[in-house]
Amino acid sequence: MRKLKIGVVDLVSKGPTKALYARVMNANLASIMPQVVAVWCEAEGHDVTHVCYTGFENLVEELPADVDLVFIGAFTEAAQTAYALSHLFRSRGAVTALGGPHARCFPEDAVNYFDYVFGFTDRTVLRDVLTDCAPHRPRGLHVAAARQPLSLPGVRERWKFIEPTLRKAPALKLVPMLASLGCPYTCSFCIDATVPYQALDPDVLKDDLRFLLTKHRRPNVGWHDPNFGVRFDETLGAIEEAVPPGSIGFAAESSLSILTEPHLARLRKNGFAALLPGIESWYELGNKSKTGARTGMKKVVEVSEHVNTILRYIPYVQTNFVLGLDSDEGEEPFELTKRFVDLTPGAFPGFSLLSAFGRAAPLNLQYQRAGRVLPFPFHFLDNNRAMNVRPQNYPWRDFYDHVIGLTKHTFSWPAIAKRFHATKATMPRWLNGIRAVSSEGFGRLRHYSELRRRLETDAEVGAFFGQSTSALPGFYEEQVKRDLGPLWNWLPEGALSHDHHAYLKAHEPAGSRERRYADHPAPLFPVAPPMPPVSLDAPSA
Ligand code: B12
Ligand code: SF4
Repeated sequence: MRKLKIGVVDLVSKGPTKALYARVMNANLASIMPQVVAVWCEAEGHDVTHVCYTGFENLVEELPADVDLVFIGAFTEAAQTAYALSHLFRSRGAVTALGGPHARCFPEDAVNYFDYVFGFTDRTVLRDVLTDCAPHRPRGLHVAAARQPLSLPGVRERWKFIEPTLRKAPALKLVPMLASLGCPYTCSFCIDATVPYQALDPDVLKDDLRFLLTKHRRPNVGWHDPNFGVRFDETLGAIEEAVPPGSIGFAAESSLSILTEPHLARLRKNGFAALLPGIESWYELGNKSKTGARTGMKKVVEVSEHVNTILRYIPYVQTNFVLGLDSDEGEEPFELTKRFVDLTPGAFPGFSLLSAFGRAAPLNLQYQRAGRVLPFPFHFLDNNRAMNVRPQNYPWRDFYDHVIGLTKHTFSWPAIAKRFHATKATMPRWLNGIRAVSSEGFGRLRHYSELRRRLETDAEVGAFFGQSTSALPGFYEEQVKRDLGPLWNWLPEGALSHDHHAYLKAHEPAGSRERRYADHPAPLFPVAPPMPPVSLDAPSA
């Protein structure tokens, strides 16, 4: 195999930025897999330059001018940025490859702009691509392992790439780690609903934690596990065996069913400072929150008591909700969430608008079949700037009225003050305040209010939301242009739009679109993961 000059780009930001929050936080949002790819490429004997793009770098300057192969890791919200970058690097003679959530969710679209598009990635799949390393145009190759890798390089091996990334974070420095992949729950909207749970090697975890203590005085670790602590005793046992209690600070996403009081006591003892449990809905997914069949106000009271208990042990808690699920109807779900906010002032509520990320979840087939998916450009699919699933039980205007009402309630000055006083530790106090007054609280409120106004006054926006046209309103195009900055000029023609029914078309033969979800249980939904590499040379039927 010839020695290649390889660039690996981790797109945390989708364009240049000057925002203070981005300066402080973006480097802490770096992904693990681009670092893994960099380690594996070096192990295969290649020269690697890894860049975590936080919005402050000049990517063209940071990668070698004569780079042979460029890997880009991207979320769907950064897809247009990734497409433009691929175009730019291809114009300089490089072969390009895309991996990450966007590649997993929308491979049919991504192959139009990359030579390789990765699904599940292990060392074998990567090695094959390194050996081939050739342009595949106009349509790239979709390559994927049959399942998630059984092991991944730990922090010690990735340190070479972690350290320069964290140098960009001025205050808090979160080292990204994984103790497991997949999840035993099956939340229908989630990308891991069909990915089996698998613990990663606890010996690597222990070695990594010990190693970290030699690098930072009091390191902080952000666990990227979809659901941390599923095998609670095993994972906490490994942490306890490796490092003295409290010598490392941890943040993790975990479900309420795992966060029992004895577990919380153990988490606190071991330095867990931030937890992000998913509540999602007041009517569904009771197994996850340990509320069983209880719904509505009963669930609110129970979950609120639970979260207040968590707050007695853990200084920072973010509770995640999905707005617009099909089980929501009328004002009740929004009112219930407001009651939760009142009853649980110390928790920071994270709201996501229901979004269909292509192949991410089997449920998306149902939305596509019902004609409920809107062709918003990928750029807006970040769970907030656009909701690309028409709500089942609300006209758009009513829906946004409710979202605005909830956002106003949550980020009103009295609510911000109450949250401030209910949060005891200094850092969480200020973090909550900054999040409320910056893009997340006030910023989203501005965005939703502007959108609500346009639903009334902007004919293009009205027609797009009403699905009488798929022509993109100028309002949206202008935003992409502004966000991409100079990269806008590299966005390939047609790359602003995509086939929002590609997943459905790949799953159902032509002429059978009228089939209904209920008629076709399991076999129709083998879902992307594990998705066999699909031949995308022929247009999908
Ligand atoms: C941990 C996590 C985070 C962390 C860390 C993010 C990060 N930079 O990695 C935090 C909390 C910061 C986060 C933030 C967000 N997240 Co998040 N997050 C996850 C989560 C729970 C796990 C992802 C993970 O690391 N898995 C472990 C890795 C090893 O597995 P994997 O992701 O399946 O990757 C495999 C392949 O895709 C491939 N691969 C992955 N990357 C790359 C890169 C290259 C170059 C190659 C070749 C291959 C490759 O190899 C892996 C092994 O097979 C997933 C949900 C889930 N259950 O997967 C959501 C998820 C990825 N997040 C999501 C979203 C929407 C967001 C936010 C936009 C939310 C928001 N509004 O703020 C932000 C965006 C942040 C950003 N721009 O960086 C969506 C993404 C959907 C999409 N198509 O874009 C997901 C899928 C959740 C969902 N809604 O269903 N997230
Ligand atoms: S518990 Fe979380 S990670 Fe697991 S399936 Fe549900 S949403 Fe996905």
